[in-house]
Amino acid sequence: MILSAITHSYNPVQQSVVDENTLELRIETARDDISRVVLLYGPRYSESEDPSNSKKLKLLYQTAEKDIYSIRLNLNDTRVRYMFYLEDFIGNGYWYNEKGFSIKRPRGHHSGYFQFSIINESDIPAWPEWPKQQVVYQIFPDRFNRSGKENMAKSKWGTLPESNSIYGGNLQGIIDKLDYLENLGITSIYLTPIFKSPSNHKYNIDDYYQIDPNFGNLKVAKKLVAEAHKRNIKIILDAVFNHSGSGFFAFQDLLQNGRNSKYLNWYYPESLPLSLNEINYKTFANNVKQMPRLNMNNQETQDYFLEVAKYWTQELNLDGWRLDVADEVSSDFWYKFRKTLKEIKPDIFIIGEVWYRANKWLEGDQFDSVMNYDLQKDIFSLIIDQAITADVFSKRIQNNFKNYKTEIPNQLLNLLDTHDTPRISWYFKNLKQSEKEKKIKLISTLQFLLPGIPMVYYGTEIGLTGGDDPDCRRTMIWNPQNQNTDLLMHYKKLIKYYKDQLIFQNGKYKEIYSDAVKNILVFALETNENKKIIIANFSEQKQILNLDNLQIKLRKFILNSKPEFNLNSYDIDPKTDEFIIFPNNIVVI
Ligand code: ARE
Repeated sequence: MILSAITHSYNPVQQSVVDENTLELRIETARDDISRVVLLYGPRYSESEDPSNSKKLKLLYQTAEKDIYSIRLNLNDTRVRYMFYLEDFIGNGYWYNEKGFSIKRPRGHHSGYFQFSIINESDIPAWPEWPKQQVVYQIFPDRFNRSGKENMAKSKWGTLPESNSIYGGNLQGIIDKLDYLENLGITSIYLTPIFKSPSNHKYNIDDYYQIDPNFGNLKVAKKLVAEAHKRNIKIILDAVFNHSGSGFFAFQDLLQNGRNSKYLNWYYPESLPLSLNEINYKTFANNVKQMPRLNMNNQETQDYFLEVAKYWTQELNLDGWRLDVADEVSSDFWYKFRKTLKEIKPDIFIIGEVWYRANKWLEGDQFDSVMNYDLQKDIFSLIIDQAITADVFSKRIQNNFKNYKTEIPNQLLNLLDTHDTPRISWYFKNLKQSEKEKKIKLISTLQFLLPGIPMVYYGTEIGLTGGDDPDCRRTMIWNPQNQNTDLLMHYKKLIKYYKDQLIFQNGKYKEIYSDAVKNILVFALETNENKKIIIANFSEQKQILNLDNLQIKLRKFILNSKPEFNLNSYDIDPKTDEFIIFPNNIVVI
């Protein structure tokens, strides 16, 4: 037994509050080192010196190096003392508590039990339920569809975008396409910023209380939300509170009045007076002069933007916010942001833009979700770069999951491409069309079948392509003759299948079998009531799934069940009971 690999600590993931009576405990060990883990637990206030309840932990995740065991305790009194008993495969057993390991069972109050105290109301995370079954569609408004107001456009629809192109897409244009989105099966729309800004992307906002005139006005924005809601489509806006535009009133006042400005503490001047040429102030990224960084630790600045968020949430009856550059804004502000918005709309959905592992914002006091670029990296390594095989992929995604409370993986926003990245079609541009389509169908199906909320970036469903920003923001193609209708049919089928199966809302990932040489992965999505088996062949050849490795019950289930979803084909050899899966295929049973 590798004792040094065994850890249990009082962090929000290993000692997790689920609800007022439920506690989840986790412990990590070296991979394949332990045969069983038992929890010994009992009430803190008890006459008997030692707890007497025991429960076996279940194996929750397996990464390359670790096994993660977990257990949920449903208790009337959560004030518990506990310790673990671990046994290896040759019968060695150790007790493990706050004071470390011992072969002899520790006894008495002084023995160093792990402890959990009482659960207070404010400790209980409140996650909105509705987002988990959503299919989100990201729209960059200038490029999606324009209705009327042709004169707003400076660039011809269909030409390749440059960083200052204006195509005139607007909110009325989106309203005109809500039937298209409803027919596609979309249930949420995430709009990149729509407030007044001199750029085409609107991330440098000059007036947080005005809809950009290129996009429309308050009346049209209200109509968009109302029309979307009529179709059971939710609306999520983009909150840009890390920086303002340089035309924002507070920055302008600081530019003009320097040290005498009452907005001195709203920004980070490095010297005064401020100079747009010198850029002697902090900005988004480096020296992006039109994006001066806001001081979101400053109480007055915080209050202003809390009012902005409250106003739009109520005025438009919004369903969610995506938070721009979320990881660089003070958590002090996000605590207040969450509290303020959840008070006026308890099930509002808060998604942070974080491009890496985001557990510190997902403990229940800041965000509900993040844009899951972390998972995107693993999917790309497997299918685009082909740098890893299915077995490594499975360990990597479990290594992601293990950093989060158990509910979180199901509410992360699973994306393949966005307005900041090349489109998935772009990565396959050197393949012949039929091969490219196979890859897009494979990667999008994996995106939808893994735990999480899938997001489709506008146009990806009809084969729109494009490289780095701004090329990834090409205008939408509305002429069906220029759309990849076969791909569109794939997305419609995938979205319908996804939405019809409740298990995709809460199913937990469980690896069943993976093979590095064949590059195949068999995993289950499980809830207490239901299970789905997903068989994926990421290789370029037909592969025989060796069912002998699987439990008999599972083998029979696979051989006797008709697949519910399938990308291309598979065979079952009745003589040998072999399951033959074709290349670039995912079969759901
Ligand atoms: C413009 C040009 C870009 C150029 C950039 C340089 O278009 O080609 O690279 O300037 O500054 C908005 C516009 C962009 C614009 C940018 C600056 O949409 O077109 O870029 O403003 O004027 C990091 C941040 C992440 C941020 C990305 C872009 O962490 O928050 O960079 N994303 C948000 C929005 C953007 C928006 C802004 C922020 C600014 O989604 O659309 O840009 O409000 C790694 C790192 C990430 C890094 C990522 C991309 O993965 O881990 O942290 O994201 O690369 O660079």
